[in-house]
Amino acid sequence: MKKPELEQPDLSDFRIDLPDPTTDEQRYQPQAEAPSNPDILPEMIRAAGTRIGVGRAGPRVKTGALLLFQGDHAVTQDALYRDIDQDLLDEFDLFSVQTNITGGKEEYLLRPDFGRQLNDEAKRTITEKCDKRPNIQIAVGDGLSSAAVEANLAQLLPAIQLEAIAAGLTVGTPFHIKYCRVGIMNDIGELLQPDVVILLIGERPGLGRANSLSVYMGYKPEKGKTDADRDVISNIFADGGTNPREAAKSVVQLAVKMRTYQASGVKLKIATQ
Ligand code: B12
Repeated sequence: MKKPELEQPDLSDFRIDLPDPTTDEQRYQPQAEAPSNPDILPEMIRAAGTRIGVGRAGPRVKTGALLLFQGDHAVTQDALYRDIDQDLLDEFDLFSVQTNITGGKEEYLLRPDFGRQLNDEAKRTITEKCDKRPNIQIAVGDGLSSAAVEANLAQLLPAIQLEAIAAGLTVGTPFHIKYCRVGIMNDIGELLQPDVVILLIGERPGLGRANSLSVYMGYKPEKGKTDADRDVISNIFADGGTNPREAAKSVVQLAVKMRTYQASGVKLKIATQ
């Protein structure tokens, strides 16, 4: 029997025209069909910060939800893979040194151990340029989000410096570390022997949120010290996170406490109980 000839559809006018899924209006718009509680769903979506009420097309996600996911993921990748804007570092007179990473961000992601060691040139430069034995030593690391540093440095760094001076602390020469991990604090402590090391570093970005910065701190960090010897003030960003100016106050109060009790991390908690 002869097969019936299928008529080819004319696709010249065919297009998928979806609104930009990254706008707030679309992002928080419930996409689930017939939710059991439609009145509170929009509020839940706004409050949760997770992907709920996105609906489905058969067993799959809807195209809008998929595009939003891809867009948010691109924000994360950008924040992670690019370097901190040089103009910003220049504005705050931050000279740059590097860890033992030689193979770019790919190696940085695969070898956190190298990101915790200053390379030889960095050790020489820091020794040459920085004041020794200050009360506090500030360093700025790209970490997992250069965008977080760019979003918060201009507010946070001067505020910490001013608060520290107001508290009667001496402040060392700040600098920038490329391919930086938290454990770098030990090398800084050994080289400059400050009382407290304060490391401003980009946090691992969430989907669509790349501007969150952390401040990790430790009392007299040195070889062998671990995260148990450190404290962190996290989620620093304007409009919804820990406000950078408030964070600066907390950072300096904590530094004062560390010096008073000559301890940080778990030891400080026990000492102040
Ligand atoms: C990734 C992560 C972890 C990973 C770290 C592994 C790794 N190699 O990355 C794991 C799952 C092991 C972890 C464990 C813990 N974490 Co955690 N972690 C995070 C997260 C999601 C991102 C951190 C980041 O981006 N760091 C920056 C990069 C560049 O640092 P890194 O050198 O690559 O990795 C180091 C840091 O991440 C550090 N670290 C991770 N968590 C913590 C917590 C503390 C108190 C300290 C001092 C250090 C530390 O450990 C890594 C190795 O040195 C943050 C969330 C956030 N908003 O920041 C929470 C966060 C920092 N963690 C938190 C907590 C409470 C913990 C735990 C104490 C949980 C527990 N009760 O066991 C433990 C402590 C572990 C430790 N290191 O001593 C809290 C800290 C809250 C606070 N202000 O004190 C945060 C902010 C999460 C939250 N609740 O909002 N964590």
